[in-house]
Amino acid sequence: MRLPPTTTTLLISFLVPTTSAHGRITNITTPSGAVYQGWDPASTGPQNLTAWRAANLGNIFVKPSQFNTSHIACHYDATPGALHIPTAPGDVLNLQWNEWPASHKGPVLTYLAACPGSCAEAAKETLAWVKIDEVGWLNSSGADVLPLGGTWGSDVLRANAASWTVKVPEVLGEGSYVLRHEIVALHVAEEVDGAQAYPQCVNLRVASSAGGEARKLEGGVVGNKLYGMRDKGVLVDIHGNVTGYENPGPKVWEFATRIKQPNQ
Ligand SMILES: [Cu+2]
Repeated sequence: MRLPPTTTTLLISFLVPTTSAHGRITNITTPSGAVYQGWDPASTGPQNLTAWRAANLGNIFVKPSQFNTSHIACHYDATPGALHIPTAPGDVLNLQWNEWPASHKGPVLTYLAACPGSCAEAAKETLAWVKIDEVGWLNSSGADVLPLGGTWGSDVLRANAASWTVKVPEVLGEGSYVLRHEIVALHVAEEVDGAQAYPQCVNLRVASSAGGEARKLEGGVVGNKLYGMRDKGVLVDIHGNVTGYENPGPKVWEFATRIKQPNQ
């Protein structure tokens, strides 16, 4: 946890418990009510999960100077989950985080990448990510209240008890996919290498759609090409009077089926 080098630093430091972890996905729920565990870095022993494991997930972040490495795909030293969540086009998945600090404002981004076979054998270096959802800066509501910066995707997530919903695109073709869900915290993003990416991955097995208009994911971007250190949405000062924001990464897929979050 790093705090912005502004006059508000002292005040913010009273509001943010410094011993707190940053947060991670604890479980994913499907419309049938099935619950799939996220990866818990604190637990030991073999874990047969749909979630990818990574080094110290949640307590550390991927820095912009690492955006040109494969670490940005699914967090540091990530390895694929062994299992897949059975799902279908049009399903709304609920991603439950354990917590997220109020100070860590920024966009909430979700991507999919197709696996050539089972995602359990996927190579993170070659997965091509297609953005299916993004919520960045929303408005200046609360901009004069600590922590400064107005209302962001991360605030919506917090307003929903640290949960996020994402819809499997209604036209998505049958197959195995990695879902990549990420918060980019911008509280020190005015410094070069100050933004903090918190990506997490989970495997999906998408059943065939009834409609027969199934589409392949196209135009994906490999992880180390997703973001640059000086992208507008990465090197940005959110402590002033924010009037707009350009989300990092590619445009949302034209065939994605975006849904509004509660409290958005
Ligand atoms: Cu932090």
